[in-house]
Amino acid sequence: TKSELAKVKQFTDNHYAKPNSKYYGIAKGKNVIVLHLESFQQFLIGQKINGQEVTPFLNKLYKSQSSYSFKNFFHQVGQGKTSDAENMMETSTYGLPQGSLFAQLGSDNTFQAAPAILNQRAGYSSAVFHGNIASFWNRNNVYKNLGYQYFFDASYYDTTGDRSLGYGLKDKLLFRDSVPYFENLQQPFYAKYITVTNHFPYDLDKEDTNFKTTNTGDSAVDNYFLTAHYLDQSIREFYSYLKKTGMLKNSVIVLYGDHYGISNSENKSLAKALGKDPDKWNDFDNASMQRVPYIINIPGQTNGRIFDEYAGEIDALPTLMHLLGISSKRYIQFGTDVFSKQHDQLVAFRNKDWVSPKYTSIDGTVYDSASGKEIVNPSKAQTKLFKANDAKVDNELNLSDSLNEKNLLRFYHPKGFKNINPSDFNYANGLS
Ligand code: GP9
Ligand code: MN
Repeated sequence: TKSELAKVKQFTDNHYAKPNSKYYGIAKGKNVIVLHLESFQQFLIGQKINGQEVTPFLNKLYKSQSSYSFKNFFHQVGQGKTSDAENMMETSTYGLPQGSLFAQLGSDNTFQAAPAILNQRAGYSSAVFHGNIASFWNRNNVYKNLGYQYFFDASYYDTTGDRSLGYGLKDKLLFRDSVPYFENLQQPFYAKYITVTNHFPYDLDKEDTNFKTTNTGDSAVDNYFLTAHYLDQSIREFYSYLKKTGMLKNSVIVLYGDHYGISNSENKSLAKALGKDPDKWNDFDNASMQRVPYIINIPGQTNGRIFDEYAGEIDALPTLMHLLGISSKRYIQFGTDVFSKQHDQLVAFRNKDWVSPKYTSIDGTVYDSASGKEIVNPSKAQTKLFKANDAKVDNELNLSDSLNEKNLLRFYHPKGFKNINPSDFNYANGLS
């Protein structure tokens, strides 16, 4: 197993992308607020329905000069859905080929994750706010191993009656009712909000929306715009709270969509709603829909813009660390800083398909990423490149799986890293 660890380390060392001095440390010492946008896909950004923007606040934030936004950022989750996204974003290792890493390995594995690293390197406190019960996706155990000091789950809020829906407390109420806990976090903090209302089947009470949505007859599609609109409003409300309290200017806010909301089988109904031809919809279009927003908002900055670089959830941790002025070099991380000149733009999907700026490979068929046209007669050089990409993606995922399935991080001791002792943390709400 030690030699297996060495193989992994050799890969991540070679793959390491050194920070870009233009961005390194620009958010140093700031609070970090991560806003996990449930089931939120990139196509919602800028999208109008019946002449109305679905997500007016996020649209503005996306284009703001204080935001570093990505239009080719892909979710890479497998069956672990939300939990896979969380795992990638905070450990820069992949989820598992089957099932959820949080559920299967999260109770016992050694992690070297964002909350622990930021605490040990820069004195950050840490907390998660979530309107569902703590045991969902095994979070009550996993978060301790990630190093989270606090987990304010459903038990901390009044979730009775119409205050909650399928997956828990409505987002607007989560942002409001978490304030007493949030405002007491010791600064600098690393705080994550996991929203739930924009989750299949996208139910929403009448009183929570006046948005006029589509009429495709596919209720998932029609309702998706309603709950996405609601999520947008909840983010706007939270932002105005942050602004009012002065917290905004001391923080960096990372917003990302965790995975698809509309599944491949529903994409044809979606195509109709977006004015596209459902009969021409193919695998390439499905892959394109794996784009999710990734917005790094640093209030006070003025050189933000929309980046074309291809990237994925695996890249978020080294990116964040470098913005905070913390080197990622000594850690085992599969992603690369999106701002680095050496950033790796080959994005692996969990099923070993891949996308890159030039080519997209889905189920063995390669497409031109710009035009979506299938490459029917690849040149020798193209064939060689496609094979190299296949091999790289295969190798990377296998190494991540070996790391996680064999719990290899327990043998790895990066300089200064103190192993987490989960029994140091107690998430129980004294009131319940
Ligand atoms: C529930 C939530 C949903 O707590 O995070 O998870 P998902 O079903 O999207 O994986
Ligand atoms: Mn999810």
